[in-house]
Amino acid sequence: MKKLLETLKGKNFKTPPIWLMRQAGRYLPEYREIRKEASNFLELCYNPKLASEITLQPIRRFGFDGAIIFSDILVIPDALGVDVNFVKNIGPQLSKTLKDSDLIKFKEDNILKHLKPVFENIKLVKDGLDDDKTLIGFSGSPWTIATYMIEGGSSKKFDDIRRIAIKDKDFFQKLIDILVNSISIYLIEQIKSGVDVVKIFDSWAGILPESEFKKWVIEPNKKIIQNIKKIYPNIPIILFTKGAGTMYEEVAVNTDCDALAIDQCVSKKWAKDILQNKHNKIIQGNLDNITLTLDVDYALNEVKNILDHFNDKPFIFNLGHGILPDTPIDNVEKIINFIKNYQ
Ligand code: 1CP
Repeated sequence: MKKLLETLKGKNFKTPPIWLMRQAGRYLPEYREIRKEASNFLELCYNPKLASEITLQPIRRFGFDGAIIFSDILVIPDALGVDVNFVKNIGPQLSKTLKDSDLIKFKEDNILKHLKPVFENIKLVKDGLDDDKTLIGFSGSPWTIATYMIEGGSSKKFDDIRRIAIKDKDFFQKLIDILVNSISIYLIEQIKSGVDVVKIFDSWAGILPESEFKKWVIEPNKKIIQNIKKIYPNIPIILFTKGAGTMYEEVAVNTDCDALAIDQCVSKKWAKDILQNKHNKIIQGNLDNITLTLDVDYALNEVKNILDHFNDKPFIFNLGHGILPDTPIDNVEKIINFIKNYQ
């Protein structure tokens, strides 16, 4: 029985399923070892043999209930023909998408061909994964991917995209529509290739005020979810709108997602009352990732608090954001142990 998948279909377990956002990656010595084999990060994402091995590493080490395919949200602009580079110690750098003439060059028909290695990766992981483990596919959301495309990489202030989304609305809507279409095609093919669940990462949803949030977070994610559900009505979809605050209620009511991944800044009592009880949504979250890098007793206390709040309804234990590279492995083991013995 796949505990994580069953939870997403509404079953409640005495001890919840566990996986961690960004569970494959630099905090694992076995990842750092494989990382050396590829000269650049995207090469690793497009190597099904290495990517599937990396996907399985945290499952072998910790026995998590879910494996998330090893890839990145920026494979979508890469597939469209944008120049994407992951630069060591800097992060992703992209050629900027700023005008209609940039959009015309996009190769939407190329998505499936370009991302074939990801689908191969899924098939390989599926073969190597025990029957009780759930395989999670993912994509970035249109808004979050667009932030990288317009800002040309990671941003702290998001001034350019914020201005363009208001001032140059027609252009921006066209970009979002292209992304909605590309992401829908991509996620549907991931499901066809064997993932049990998909998750949409809207990591920068929280920078938008209410009216913009509805336009660029609610609407595009809702369209993607509808596109998927038309073909695969029974595949659960987790939506992570990081930083959405009380707008998580809008997400719960207006997007048709099955589960909400909540970040560490959401009040647990509010999430329980509003998201779990009022709207009957499945919650995933929301341990503060920094606590796992500190004294583990502090983290364990937080873990207990989270379980006490959420675990009497279908619930998935996770972090509020990705695991940090300096997280001690021992701390991860201790929280898993604690959760497995939770009464
Ligand atoms: O060289 C390296 O090892 C690069 C580090 C790294 C890794 C391990 C990057 C660069 N991406 C990834 C893998 C990755 N990214 C996964 C699969 C691993 C797993 O979950 O086990 C996933 C799901 C992502 C998703 C992702 N990439 C997000 C959404 C989740 C989140 O953390 O908010 C985002 C925003 C990215 C962009 C990205 N990828 C990598 C970097 C340095 C960045 C920029 C982050 C930023 O702008 O702050």
